[in-house]
Amino acid sequence: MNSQSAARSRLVVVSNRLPFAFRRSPGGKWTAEPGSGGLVTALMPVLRDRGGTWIGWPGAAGSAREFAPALAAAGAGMGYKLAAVALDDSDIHDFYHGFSNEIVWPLFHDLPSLCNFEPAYWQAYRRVNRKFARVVAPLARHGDFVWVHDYHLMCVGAELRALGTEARLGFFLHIPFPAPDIFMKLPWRKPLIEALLRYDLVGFQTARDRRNFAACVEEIVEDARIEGRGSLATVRFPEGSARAGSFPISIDYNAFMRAAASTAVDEKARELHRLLPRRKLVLGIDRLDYTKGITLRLRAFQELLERHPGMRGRVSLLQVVVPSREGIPQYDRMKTEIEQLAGRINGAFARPGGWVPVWFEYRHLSRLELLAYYRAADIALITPLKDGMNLVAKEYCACSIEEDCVLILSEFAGAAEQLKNGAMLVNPFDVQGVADAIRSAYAMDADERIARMRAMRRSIRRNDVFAWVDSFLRAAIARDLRAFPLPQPRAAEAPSDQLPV
Ligand code: GDG
Repeated sequence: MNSQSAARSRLVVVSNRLPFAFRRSPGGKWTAEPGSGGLVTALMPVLRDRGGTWIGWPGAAGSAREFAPALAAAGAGMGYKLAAVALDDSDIHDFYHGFSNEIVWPLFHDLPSLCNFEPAYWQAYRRVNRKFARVVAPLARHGDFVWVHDYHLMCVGAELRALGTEARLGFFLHIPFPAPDIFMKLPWRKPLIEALLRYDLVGFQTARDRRNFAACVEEIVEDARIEGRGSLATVRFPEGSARAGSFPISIDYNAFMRAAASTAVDEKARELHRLLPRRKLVLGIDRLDYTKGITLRLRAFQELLERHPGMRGRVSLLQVVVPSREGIPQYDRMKTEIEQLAGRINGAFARPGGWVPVWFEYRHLSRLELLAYYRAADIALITPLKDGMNLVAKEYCACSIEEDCVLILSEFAGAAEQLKNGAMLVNPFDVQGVADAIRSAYAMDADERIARMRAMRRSIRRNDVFAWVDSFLRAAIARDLRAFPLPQPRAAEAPSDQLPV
């Protein structure tokens, strides 16, 4: 790269959704409010420092022209540009609800029986990925780095190459990557794997995901060779090479820790204990989804109360389910099933006028409430059947400022790889095992609770979301580091009190 292109190199971030919440005024005009997710917080310093663009779908059907004024206004103070990819109703149906959420989501979470392998969905996926690439291509110049995010956009890199883009291309998958036995069921396994190999760097949450990807490449791509089995491997194939690495995503640890220590959060947490007094609180917080293992978790709690009468009256499960994909029959059924099970447990064990075993809330919590729930919980019970990472587990640890609490975590959450030094790992399918874990967590002595929590907090603090961005960008652009220096010191510009939610 020559010095001229070095001076121009910028970051182009591409994600399915723009990091803004769009609202239409009664007059039909769109306004945009910045989102404050961890990804935005972490990428902001780099985008500001390098300049660049964030490209994505605004989240509603409409033309790019309709959204342009709202995007220009929203981007004005941010130090980087925003660009919209317009999707129409058929894109949203076949690409978003169809291929992304009825095929990739269940398949990559090891649930192939839930997949609807509709051929029209694949066509729509290619078409929409091409749409994204057409918006990205004119904005990504030679020397820039394009960072594409998540399972909706796996083919954007290949489409960009087809359009002649010379920028470096990276991709990060936020959900798990399945083992060959599962991935091979996908009718479009070959073009999908080949599309992923058109990126210069493909990033995964865990070493297991990266190994699964490498194993699929070896099975599907003729004459492919994997070099290096460490955290960063090189895949060589007849037409070229790509690198594949594991980069576990994290949170803005300091922001969570500081916010959790605020008076408002403290008061709210005390209020919760006043409402549910003289017992240990076991907390579950999940988006409504079949991958989260909510029904099995409730059954494990029921098992605990049935097999260990001594636990009755001593623990309550506070289960928050955040509405998601409303109106989709499968999700509506799931909600009803969860409510009925919670009702049955309460019907069997609740004490009139006193202890209620399951406190079920189906709603979105405010940030203040979320932090207060984290702080108030004595035990977090996070038992997804499969999860890319699970940021709730890390946020819970960051907010546990007294360090006197326990994390019970599914061994199938990506976070388990990092938190196994302190969490009690469980198999979410083993309801007796999970019930036993709750009992052991209840009985664990304070020294052990604190030692375990401290170890996890130390690890999350060291490996926060800023370190994650650094590590991905360094791996992606290692050869061009002088052309693409990262902001120093990290996160100096990050809005430290902004909560990633
Ligand atoms: C993907 C992967 C991977 C949840 N309930 C409320 C609320 N939340 C916030 C949490 C957390 C976020 O939502 C959920 O994060 P997760 O990590 O669990 O999962 P996703 O974002 O759905 O999805 C996942 C992640 O990408 C990152 O790579 O970890 O495995 O599936 O930040 O705090 N926030 C508020 N109220 C709630 O009720 N305010």
